[in-house]
Amino acid sequence: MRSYKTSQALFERAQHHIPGGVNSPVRAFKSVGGHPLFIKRAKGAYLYDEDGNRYIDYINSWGPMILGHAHPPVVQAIQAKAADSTSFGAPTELEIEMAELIKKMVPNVDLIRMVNSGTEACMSAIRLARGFTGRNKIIKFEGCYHGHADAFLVKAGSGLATLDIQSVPGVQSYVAQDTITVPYNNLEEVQKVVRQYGKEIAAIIIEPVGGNMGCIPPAPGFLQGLRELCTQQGIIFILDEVITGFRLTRGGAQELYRIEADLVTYGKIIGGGMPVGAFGGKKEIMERIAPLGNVYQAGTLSGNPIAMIAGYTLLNELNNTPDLYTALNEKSKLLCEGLSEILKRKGIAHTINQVGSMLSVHFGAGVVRDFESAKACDGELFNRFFHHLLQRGVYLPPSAFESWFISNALSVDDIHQTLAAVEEFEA
Ligand code: KE4
Repeated sequence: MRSYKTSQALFERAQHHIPGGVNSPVRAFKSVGGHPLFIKRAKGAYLYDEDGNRYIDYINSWGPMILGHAHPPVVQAIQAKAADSTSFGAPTELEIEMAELIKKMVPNVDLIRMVNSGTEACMSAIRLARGFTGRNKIIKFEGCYHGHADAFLVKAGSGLATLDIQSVPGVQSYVAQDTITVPYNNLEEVQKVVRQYGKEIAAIIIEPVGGNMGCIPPAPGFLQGLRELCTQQGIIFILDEVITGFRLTRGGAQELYRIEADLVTYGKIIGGGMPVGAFGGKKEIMERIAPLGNVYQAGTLSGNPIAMIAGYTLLNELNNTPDLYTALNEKSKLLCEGLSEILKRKGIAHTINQVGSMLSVHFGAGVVRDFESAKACDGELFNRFFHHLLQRGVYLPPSAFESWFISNALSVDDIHQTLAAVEEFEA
């Protein structure tokens, strides 16, 4: 049996100083039970906790570590850059190079603004859409999570689903009433809402692949249907690619699904593990952002040299790793096929959703295509599955309402070790 003594003691101590002992709720193991592990270091596909236990990592910092932890070129670039100071609060050539690199990799971005988190990116994109259209309402999808800005904390996924927080104290009612939520993959419902509120709607914001209710792929034609609706009604179509950006392909979901956003948001991978987000899109919309326009958005540390060099180096590594996305997709497929074969043989009803190197396992019969069907799955069984694997050195996201993320540091042997641990699971 693994010892967790140090993590337990650290969690005890942390709770005296930090709300819930964590700096982000979903890390707290609240829904899976037990206490969080305190991580000492990580390298490649592995995490090492404070008790010296090693884990195969399927969280990868919730997405950023697509090439594995402590990827040498990223670490070396940060170390070198830090020697020249960590922040100036003034423009740098590196920020131009970063914007030029992103524009080379993703479609439909004429101008891009760097911020410090996915939340900031999505919050700013919504403000810009409202400022550009002069309209107030937004449509988001149940179970999607776009960060913790007030407008998004309505029937959201990720930590809110994990903790079953359906309405958040402090979010004023007038804010919530301008956020209309509809079920994911339900185009008819969106069409109904647009018929009712048409010219009041500033934006539709969506995760092109749901990543915060488990992994939920878009139904065929769903994204295209939203695109057409937005074009017809003058609604700004915002793709939240904080998870999918640079993960599904170099060009993200826009490239994979050949879908054109008006605005797109990024985070996670774009910072290489440092706090970075970004929002960008069509020139006619983005030029409304201050100081060019009057839609104000700002940030002391936006585009700071350490975050930029980390993200810039990682994005270049993505471009210079031959057949990266083929490798990531093959590893994901190998894991999913193995999981399905074992769970089927054990007679455990399940669904596995996978898009590229993001995936999730849902316990229960039937297709999981939206928040309702994700919530209808057997959460208690997931929790037992989570701890069974954790005990055997496999670290899943501590919630059924999250995606697993594959890094390219994961080896076939790691996948076999994971499957061997699943083999011992008894429902
Ligand atoms: P951040 O503000 O946490 O950088 O990004 C918010 C965000 C925006 N959009 C999408 C699609 C996201 O998934 C996120 C954040 N993802 C969660 C996990 N699914 C972050 C983990 C956490 O909250 O600790």
